Amino acid sequence: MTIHVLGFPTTLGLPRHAVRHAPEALRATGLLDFLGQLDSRVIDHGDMAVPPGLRSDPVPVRIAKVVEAARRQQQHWQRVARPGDLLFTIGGDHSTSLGTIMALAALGYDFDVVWVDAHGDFNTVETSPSGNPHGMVLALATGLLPDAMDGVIRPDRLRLWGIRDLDPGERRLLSEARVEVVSPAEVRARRAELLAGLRPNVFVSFDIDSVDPAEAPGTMTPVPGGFTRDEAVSLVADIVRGRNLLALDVVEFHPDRDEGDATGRLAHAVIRAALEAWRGQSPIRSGSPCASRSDAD
Ligand code: 6HN
Ligand code: MN
Ligand code: MN
Ligand code: MN
Repeated sequence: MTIHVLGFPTTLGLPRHAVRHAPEALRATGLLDFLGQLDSRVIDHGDMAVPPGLRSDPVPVRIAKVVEAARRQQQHWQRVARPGDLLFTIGGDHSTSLGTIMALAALGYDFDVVWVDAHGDFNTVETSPSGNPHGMVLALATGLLPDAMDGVIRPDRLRLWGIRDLDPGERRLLSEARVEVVSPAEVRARRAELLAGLRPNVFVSFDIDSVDPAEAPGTMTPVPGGFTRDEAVSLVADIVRGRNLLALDVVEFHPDRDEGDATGRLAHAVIRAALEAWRGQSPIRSGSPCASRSDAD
């Protein structure tokens, strides 16, 4: 059971330079020190080289570059991943998550993607108000942009939680595809039922803007009405507990917009909650009488 750590400082989905610094900013919160305290093997693969996003590129070119970077990430994961391993990627904008969906699909997993986000990220070229591919990632993954790539996952595998900002055409596409789209208020009201509906294998893709901007200001796309920090941390832990966490992404962190390091610390807390829950339920550790916790805070 190895934790693979990969920085993916992409701005191909949202050309804002500062997002490139998110992996180094999150590493600076002591992430790898903490990972080293979990009794799992940790391999830090460093940061993948990704070209900068260019606003001057036509939208189809921007999308093609996202898919190309995702394929390289997919190939990397397919080369290193062994059954039972955890693929942990530090983004980058949300196009970070495409390569991991492609890799898990190519590795033959049947899995749910829990997309914790304020946004649906289900736009096509036609419905996108911005042309930014980070708002198209799940449309790409389900095959709604056939010129760019074939679909690699079925829409009923997508669980969109925390959603409160959909574009009109995107909303229609999500409802036509019958994707599970749940607001923060509905997550509060139906949490146990939603958790019970998840498949055993999960990929948690955590967009920082799922949390309310009052507690997570460090993002380019803040939307009021989000989860509290504590809700986000406990939700992620509950998703992971009792399931096979195949992969975890933390994306859309924008260090230049942070106030103090509130958002960096939030991201750290989410990652920590996920990995502690993952280790707690891993078949090797659970029931092991000598497993000790050295990382209590
Ligand atoms: N994200 N729906 C807007 C757009 O431009 O398509 C915002 C997308 C935000 C993307 O959350 O990763
Ligand atoms: Mn710079
Ligand atoms: Mn997103
Ligand atoms: Mn978002």
